[in-house]
Amino acid sequence: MRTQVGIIGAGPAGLLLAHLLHRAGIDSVILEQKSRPYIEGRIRAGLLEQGSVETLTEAGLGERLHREGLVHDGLELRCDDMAERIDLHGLTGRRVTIYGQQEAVKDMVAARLATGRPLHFEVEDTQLHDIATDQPRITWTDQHGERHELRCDVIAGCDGFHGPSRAAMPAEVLRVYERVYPFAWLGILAEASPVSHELIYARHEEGFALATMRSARLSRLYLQCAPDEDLNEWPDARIWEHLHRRLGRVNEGPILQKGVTAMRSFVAEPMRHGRLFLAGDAAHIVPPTGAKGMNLAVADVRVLAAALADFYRGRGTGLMDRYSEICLRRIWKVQRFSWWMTAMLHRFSAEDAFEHRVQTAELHYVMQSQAMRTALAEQYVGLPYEV
Ligand code: RFL
Ligand code: PHB
Repeated sequence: MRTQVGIIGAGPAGLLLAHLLHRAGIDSVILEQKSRPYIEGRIRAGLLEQGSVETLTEAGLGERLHREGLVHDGLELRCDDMAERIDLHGLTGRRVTIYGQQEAVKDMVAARLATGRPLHFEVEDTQLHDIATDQPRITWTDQHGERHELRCDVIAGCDGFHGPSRAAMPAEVLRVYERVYPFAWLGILAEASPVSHELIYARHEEGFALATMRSARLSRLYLQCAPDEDLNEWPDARIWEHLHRRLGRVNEGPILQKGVTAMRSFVAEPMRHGRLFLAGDAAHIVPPTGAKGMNLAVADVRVLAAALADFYRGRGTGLMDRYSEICLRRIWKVQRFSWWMTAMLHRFSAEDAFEHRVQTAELHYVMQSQAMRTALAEQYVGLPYEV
């Protein structure tokens, strides 16, 4: 089998890349380890920067997003008994949209299947070969145990944090930067109307809490918890009790899903080796406090799609050669923002009284200073794209 771009992973990064390439007349094959129902049901991120919404819209993927997405002009920060609305739109002229990642994935899977181009689910033992040559290959085993080979010009490693692409880069060229936080988020999806029509980020003595949503009748709520938290110790009543304490009144309803998400900051540099390009979580992870994971994946893919379009149109490899450098400039700014939001809003276990006071002072300063609110807002709605 042969194609121009072999894409490993059908998450937001791989699916959007395939779609942008198709629109530019570039052929691709997508290989995905999980089943279609699995990737369409996986509950993860929910908040899109205005630039991500514009990217999806320009790519013809915005129809349901505009119908069902919830457009937000602001958010609320809380600290003890203080509360402050950050007027995102008033401060930046831009907005954010709540639209579940799995909904965006459903839209992109449907768009891919409509093109008739290959999207193989449930592939196993995916391996990358000859990535330093201009004829790289991918091999895998299908559901029936048959082995396949895909020859391509370029491999896009869009296979998330645990995929094989980053691991295929020689250890001596890869540099990794990492921070693992001493806490995690316990997240629930509940059949209950959101208590506020905007998001509430709350810092509390007992730990951080976030009230977000998926629709007018579905609340998504998060609580800071231990990284090794045992969900069996969190019956519904205990979750609601903590949410009420940390967020004040929240509307209760049947809990449809519960999960614990570990928190880490991670960057692998460079994002390219030979003909292998990493995009999205395969190259970087941010803690979810800044709501940036999926947005960064979209930003990487915009650059990669433009670089590949240049390459196939005979405009050379200039943009391909600068791919890693361009992406990393944004990634490090977003890493800094996500780390800052996380550090300001969470309770650190080994926190001393001094640090706690400084953290509280910082949050109060952000709430009271227009300059700080503007800085938060312009990063939250999304920094401008370079490409
Ligand atoms: P994805 O979505 O992980 O997609 C990678 C895809 O690659 C597939 N794959 C393979 N395919 C073939 N062969 C292999 N050997 C493969 N190995 C893996 C996987 O099955 C998968 O389908 O990465 P992508 O496209 O880069 O998109 C990034 C976003 O998904 C991610 O940044 C965010 O969802 C992060 N994230 C969150 N971000 C937020 O902003 N807010 C959140 O609330 C939030 N919650 C989350 C999250 C990530 C989570 N993960 C990764 C465990 C909650 C969770 C649980
Ligand atoms: C979500 O809606 O799941 C969400 C929103 C904002 C965040 C994290 C998660 O910072």
